[in-house]
Amino acid sequence: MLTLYSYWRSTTSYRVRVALNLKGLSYRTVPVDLVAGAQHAPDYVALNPIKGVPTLVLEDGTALTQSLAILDYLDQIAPDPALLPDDPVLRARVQAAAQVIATDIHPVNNLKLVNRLKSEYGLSADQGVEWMRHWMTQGLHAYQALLPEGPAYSFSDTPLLCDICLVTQLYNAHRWGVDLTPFARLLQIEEQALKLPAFDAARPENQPDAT
Ligand SMILES: N[C@@H](CCC(=O)N[C@@H](CS)C(=O)NCC(=O)O)C(=O)O
Repeated sequence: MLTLYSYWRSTTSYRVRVALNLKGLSYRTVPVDLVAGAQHAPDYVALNPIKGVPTLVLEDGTALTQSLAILDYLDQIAPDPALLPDDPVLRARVQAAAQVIATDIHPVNNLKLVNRLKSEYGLSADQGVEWMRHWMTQGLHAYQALLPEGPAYSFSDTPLLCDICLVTQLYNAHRWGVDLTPFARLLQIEEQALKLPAFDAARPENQPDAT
């Protein structure tokens, strides 16, 4: 059985939960309470030296880190449904959209970064929220601008890697009160995806550690 170290509100954990569900892979969840600082516990750091979630531990004890690397692994061991298209150009476009979220939005809004801005540089709680809204708004505009007209999801009629990144990021956008009125296309994608059991079961509020 696969073991997923996860935090219910973590969007990177949410990405892996969706992919595991889409591929029909069963797993057990070990909650890592990020707010309590459990990501800094020595036993956990031995698994994930960058002190974040998710970590996926395989049956032989191998620990995989970095959500996109884990998604790539899952796509290799369980290719159906594929998270990336075969066509090289489309594949690059899907990965570019995913990276807008995974490398342009997520790192600058991560808990440890915002906490350091508060503790070392005097950012207030309100400014912290404004900071996160700013980067999410900018990134979501970029994401939406990359999309073709027509498909039900971002680039296809089934959800791909970028849709997983998008839907999980939109959870955070709702949570932090981002004005989503300019993003009708993205909200349509989210609405459809959340009707799928694989996405629904992965939602933060459906996790064992949700409070
Ligand atoms: N690039 C990593 C980021 C992992 C990460 O930092 N996850 C966040 C939760 S979404 C976390 O654990 N943060 C802990 C902290 O900021 O202290 C990935 O995609 O897995």
